[in-house]
Amino acid sequence: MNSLLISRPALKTVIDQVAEVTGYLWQKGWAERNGGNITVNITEFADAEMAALPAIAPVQQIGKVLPYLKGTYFYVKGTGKRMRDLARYPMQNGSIIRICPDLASYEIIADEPVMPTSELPSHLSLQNYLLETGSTYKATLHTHPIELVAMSHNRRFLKGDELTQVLWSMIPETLAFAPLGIGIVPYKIPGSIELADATLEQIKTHDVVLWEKHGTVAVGTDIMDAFDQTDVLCKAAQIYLSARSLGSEPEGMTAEAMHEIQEVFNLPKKRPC
Ligand code: 2HA
Ligand code: ZN
Repeated sequence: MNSLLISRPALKTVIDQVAEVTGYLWQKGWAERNGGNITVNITEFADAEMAALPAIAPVQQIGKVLPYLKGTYFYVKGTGKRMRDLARYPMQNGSIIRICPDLASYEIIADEPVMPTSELPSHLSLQNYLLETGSTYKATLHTHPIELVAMSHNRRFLKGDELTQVLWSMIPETLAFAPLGIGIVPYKIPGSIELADATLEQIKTHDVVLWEKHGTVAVGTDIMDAFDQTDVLCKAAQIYLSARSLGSEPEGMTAEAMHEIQEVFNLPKKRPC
């Protein structure tokens, strides 16, 4: 194991949690081949020793200037790497990057020169927004949850908040644990700056973002939290599709029942910091 983790048990705990979650992603069938990616802000563990580590690969451009990433460090899944491999060997299937002073590029400092995920522009745009807003959220997760992607193939669910309303109405917990609902980003080329910009706009007002015919993006206080946000909404999608397979449109909770949940649980209208 790399000395960075040996001397930093708290950082190791964070990386171990990433490994635990990537195992779940594989078990759920959300992470075929190299599907999905993860970024965790680990700046709180950075010290002089980490700052002095040399780059182990050439500097790479992010594709955007991200001013709030000054002096930050991230653990990122490697491009082309499998979640199921990361579950066992997180430092061989991901790397630690440092944002360069120009705030538009990064360098890999540990463990191995594993190039970060192709969706890095989306992940770092979200991380920049979280820091800009003073959020304590540290983790971003992109994955391919089967039922949510399936529902994004139906035009009805791409309009307004139709998908949010249907998912909320499937089981009271969905509304309670995902009170901001799911935002929709129309299909865009994977890894693009356009996808990153559209995702950023949607996450400002939603718990999770759904990329049409592709997957989801969630933010969380840690990676387990981002996983739970996705899982809660995907469970509702599973219930919808199971009920639909009985041959008719599921009834769903009434508007009054959902309103009652909002009132009784005093649900937030915006993401708590
Ligand atoms: O990392 O999921 O969207 C592979 C992907 C790209
Ligand atoms: Zn993807």
